[in-house]
Amino acid sequence: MISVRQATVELFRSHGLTTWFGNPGSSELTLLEEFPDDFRYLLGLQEMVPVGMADSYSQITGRPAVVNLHTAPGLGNAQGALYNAFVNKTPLIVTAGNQRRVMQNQYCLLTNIEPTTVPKPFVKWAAEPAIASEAPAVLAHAIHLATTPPMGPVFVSLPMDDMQAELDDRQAADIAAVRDRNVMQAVGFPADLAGRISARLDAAASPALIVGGDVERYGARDAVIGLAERTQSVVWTAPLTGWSGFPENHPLYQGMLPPGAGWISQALIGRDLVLVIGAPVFRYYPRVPGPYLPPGASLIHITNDPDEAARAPVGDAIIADLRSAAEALLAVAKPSQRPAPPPRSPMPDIEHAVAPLKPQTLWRAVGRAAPPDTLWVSEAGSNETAITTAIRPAEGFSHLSAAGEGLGFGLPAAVGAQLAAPERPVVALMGDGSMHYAITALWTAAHYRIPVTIVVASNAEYGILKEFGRWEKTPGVPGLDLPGLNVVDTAASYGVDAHEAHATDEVTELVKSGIADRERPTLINARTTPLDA
Ligand SMILES: Cc1ncc(C[n+]2csc(CCOP(=O)(O)OP(=O)(O)O)c2C)c(N)n1
Ligand SMILES: [Mg+2]
Repeated sequence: MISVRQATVELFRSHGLTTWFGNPGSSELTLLEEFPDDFRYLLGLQEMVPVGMADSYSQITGRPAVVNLHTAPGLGNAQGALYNAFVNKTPLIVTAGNQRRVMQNQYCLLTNIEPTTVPKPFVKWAAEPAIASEAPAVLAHAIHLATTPPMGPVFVSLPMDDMQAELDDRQAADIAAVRDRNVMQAVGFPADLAGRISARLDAAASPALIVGGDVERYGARDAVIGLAERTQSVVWTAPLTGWSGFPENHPLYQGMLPPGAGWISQALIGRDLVLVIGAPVFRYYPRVPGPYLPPGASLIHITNDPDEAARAPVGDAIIADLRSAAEALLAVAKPSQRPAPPPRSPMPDIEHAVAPLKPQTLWRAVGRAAPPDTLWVSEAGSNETAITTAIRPAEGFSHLSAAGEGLGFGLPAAVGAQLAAPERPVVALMGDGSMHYAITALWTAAHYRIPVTIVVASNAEYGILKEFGRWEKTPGVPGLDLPGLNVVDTAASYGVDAHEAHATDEVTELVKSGIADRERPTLINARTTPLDA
């Protein structure tokens, strides 16, 4: 006889899911008891932290990740982070305990009365087993669904008495069969379709490739680089998709498209064929008047997400496996004699300056301190444009942000990224406002000795909201100033090695020593100029 808990643990083990992120409560104790020695559990002090850590950990390892939360309130606290994971298309297996089945009707303490409703619509699927013995099978269902493109978070509610139920031999055998099943996706891309797209690329006078985070997540990056080089196409990153999808220092690379329809059609003027791979068309933010595309341009959209294909306002879409599609296009692409496009404007010179620093100056000082394999995680409001100008990594999986833009991702994600890539330096680039949504991730980093380096641009305001307010012509909005934050003392209180940088040289030195310290997290705060300075 084995218990449902034991069968559940075996299921996770057989899928290689032995790193769990969570914040427990009484209703999870029956799942977590006798936690196996070959598993590890990373505690976050508030639910955004384990979800954000698991999100980046999953994206970087290319594997699903497990999150344990505490019934309705824990799941509720996690909702903003789940929203990010959903937009990031991250395969998270999220569980939460529930009150014992026999006590749910009275709404006893901690009953999650509608467990499958709470995380919607930010999960692909949510379930509670109809009967205790089915819990491992429901979890297997969840794992397979989460990892099928387009991937995403799933949720399983586990009433606490389910874990203690015993499986008879027949039930145990059925669960073992479910545990050992494989679910695979057949991939490929029709050669004739690749040929037709290639012919259009070849006939175009001035094609542009627009790539997104899914190019990295789904392994299409190398083929996309080859395709751009072979066809001499200029490359942009689509707005707000989480990863840049292309080497940011490549001569064909133009940067991230600004997130407005009018801005994008302006940036693409002169392009007659736009090929979008692995991104939605497009994640606009303000309403910027203008056509979706410049005159004379047509658009082909290759995505693995049927909803992305269906909702785009322009272009023809092909739903396909991204890597197969990019490789098929590369295999038939005709080498082009098109002249190389003019390169992006060079990185600004670094000047010596004392705080408060201009954002551009701060990020150049940070960028020059870090080795080329640094993995950057940014959540920095008004600093983002300056960051992509001043820091241009070449490797894949080098620049992560939340595609959902829900704040509270950056700090936990940086900690999860450092856990996923211990051999790479991970540097978080944070705004002072963004820093505080999931600030207890600092404790997790210090407690588990995760040596992430965090740089905070402290302008004492929600600068980007002030900028946006100018664009929208909404003067007099309250709640946009953040006086009196002391992030250095706060970080130190969590056990982080925390410093104030007063000038560019100090920024560079502190970032270097922070990266060199492989034992502890380091935080560097620098005052930056507010919007109206
Ligand atoms: C969960 C959540 N709450 C609120 C917002 C709205 N928001 C977007 S950017 C921003 C301010 C970011 O400020 P900061 O990190 O200090 O960067 P700055 O713009 O000042 O450079 C806010 C509050 C959000 N995106 N997500
Ligand atoms: Mg700020």
